[in-house]
Amino acid sequence: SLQACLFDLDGVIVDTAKYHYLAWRHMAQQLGFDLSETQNEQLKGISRMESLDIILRLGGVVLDQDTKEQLASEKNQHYLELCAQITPQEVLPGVLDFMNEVRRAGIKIGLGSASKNARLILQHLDMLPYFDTIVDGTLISRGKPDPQTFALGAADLRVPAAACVVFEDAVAGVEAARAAGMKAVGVGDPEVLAAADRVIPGFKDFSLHDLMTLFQK
Ligand code: B16
Ligand code: MG
Repeated sequence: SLQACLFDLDGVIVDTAKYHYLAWRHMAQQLGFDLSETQNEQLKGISRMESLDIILRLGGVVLDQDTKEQLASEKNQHYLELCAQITPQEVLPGVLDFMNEVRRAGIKIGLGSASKNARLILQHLDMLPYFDTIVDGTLISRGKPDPQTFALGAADLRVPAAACVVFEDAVAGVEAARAAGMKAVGVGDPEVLAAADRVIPGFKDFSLHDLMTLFQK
């Protein structure tokens, strides 16, 4: 039975995915090409340096390591500027109600994010106290779709993978959850997240009972 819910951050708890996109798109445009929303889907859940490599490949641009590190750091600066205004009001609809219900049921809550800025964002949202464990981009060596992020979260909670449900908005994140042996609930577009066990549009009016119903045969 269910013992832990593991949440992705960007795109699940808060819509920082739009800020990542703005910052990467700005960088691409300065390099002379555009980054479409469809192309951006490939970047969701993917680490900063890997995202940069994908973007440069899309634009057909080759750069040396120093320049790449410079660009990645500028993108992060820009991203953090966009995030500076984030307040608790930006927690996506229904997320807190759902988490409170999960806690009351004695089910653990973990974060599994590729972002090195995850703790900072949670702080802006006043959400640090909700989490029994936080796995972020500073703790992992292999990013999503590798299962490490979620496996580490479950291990820290001392919960078996089969008793975990992961909530993810990214293709790579759904893949990571499945590879970890966990159930994956996609949050977003069912066509994009076809590999998830179930897909929900968001947490608005979504209850623990709804989650249980999703997984009843
Ligand atoms: P940072 P998540 C991921 O967070 C984002 O989806 C992805 O777009 C971003 O590149 C990655 O974090 C790294 O973020 O540059 O802040 O370290 O969706 O796994 O919570
Ligand atoms: Mg995400």
